[in-house]
Amino acid sequence: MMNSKNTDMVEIAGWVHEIRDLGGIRFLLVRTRDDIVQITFSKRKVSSELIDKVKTISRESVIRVKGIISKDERAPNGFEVIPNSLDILAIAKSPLPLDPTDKVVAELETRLDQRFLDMRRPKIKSIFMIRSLVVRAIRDFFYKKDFVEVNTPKIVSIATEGGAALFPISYFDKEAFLNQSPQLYKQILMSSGFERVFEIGPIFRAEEYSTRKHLNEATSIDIEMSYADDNDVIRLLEELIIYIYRYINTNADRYLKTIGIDLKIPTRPFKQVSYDEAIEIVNLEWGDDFGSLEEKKLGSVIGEHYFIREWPLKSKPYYTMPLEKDRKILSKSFDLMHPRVELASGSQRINDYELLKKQIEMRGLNLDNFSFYLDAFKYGMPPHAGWGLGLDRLIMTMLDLDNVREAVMFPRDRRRLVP
Ligand code: AMO
Repeated sequence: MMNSKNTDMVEIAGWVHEIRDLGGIRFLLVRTRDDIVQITFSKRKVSSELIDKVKTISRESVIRVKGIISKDERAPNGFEVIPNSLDILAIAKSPLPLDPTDKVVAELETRLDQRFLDMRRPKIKSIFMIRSLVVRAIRDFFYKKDFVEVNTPKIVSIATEGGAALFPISYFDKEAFLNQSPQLYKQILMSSGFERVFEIGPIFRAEEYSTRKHLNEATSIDIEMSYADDNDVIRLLEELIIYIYRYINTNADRYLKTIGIDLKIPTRPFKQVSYDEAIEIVNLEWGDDFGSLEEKKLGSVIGEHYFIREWPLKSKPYYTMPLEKDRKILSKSFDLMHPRVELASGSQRINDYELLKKQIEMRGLNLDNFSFYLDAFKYGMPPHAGWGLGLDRLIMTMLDLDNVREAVMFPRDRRRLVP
């Protein structure tokens, strides 16, 4: 909505959200990006030419109205607009494949098929207005902390994360893949002396997931920090989560209200349990990983955000720093958990060339493929640590969304490649 020089005159452009016809008077509710405004076409106050014109408009058509603001308690926002002019910018066909007024609730799959219409709904649009503000808060946070924002390649030659499957792509005459994580590159940047880097970018995982928390293309917030250990980056992660929640509470109040969320800021420090303590709680064998059931149980016992630390070395990737404790081979690693889902994982990394080589070999991986990465460890690699935090899962848990796909504009999953 734009106010012109005369404070009572406004110009409004948007979609016809609803049409209410009461005989002598017709109300159009026009939806702009952030508002719903009532335009009142009454025969007493509006020319007959406009009255005839407004009758030709279908729901979800795009119009532009210029008119005068008039107070009216019954209208949304407490005012209505009496139009002087009306431009029809685009007529919408009917029937609509999806109702953007929230009157009919559609299945998620139907909504995703018609995502452009689904995102016209104020509740859904609010999710993405908040997501944008979360990204802004993250940048804000890291720039204040003297981090350098980087962009690493998404077309790569090898797997980063071991277990996770890769999407092969055709790259001229070479074999290539979509990257699973910026891991190797953010570590290489420590060798180049950037000291503190962060990246917000896509990660690709080719597993045939069919869960509420897995995507095949996700957005990850990755950091790497020199002269830091696992404790340092755990504190940083905690601080970031609190910063984001506070930022959203302060700057996104209207969107939170539209979604109907009362955002509770988590308390610091987050609880921490060791892997050994966690398996005891859920009765797992040493070395096993937690499934959804175990994560749920841990969440109900430990509560809110918490860290699981000191995982067995063999259950973490080759770049993880080993830790010997009680004659067990553990690692300086951690996962940040929300009762519903894992949000992040990270560790102190191995920075010793020989040890790293050994760990890669021990996992049966081909050293030749890693030479571009290993080279960075040969000529002075500072000690460093870092983590990756899933943005989609963060939004899902913050806004209490049922499915991670709801936190992504155009999600990619096993069955979905369009829109
Ligand atoms: P990891 O594989 O645990 O760690 O990924 C980090 C975080 O990214 C998110 N994530 C996903 N979100 C949705 N769908 C997926 N399929 C998916 N896969 C991962 C999760 C997860 O916690 N290189 C390490 C990070 C590090 O040590 O710095 C890594 O990639 O929220």
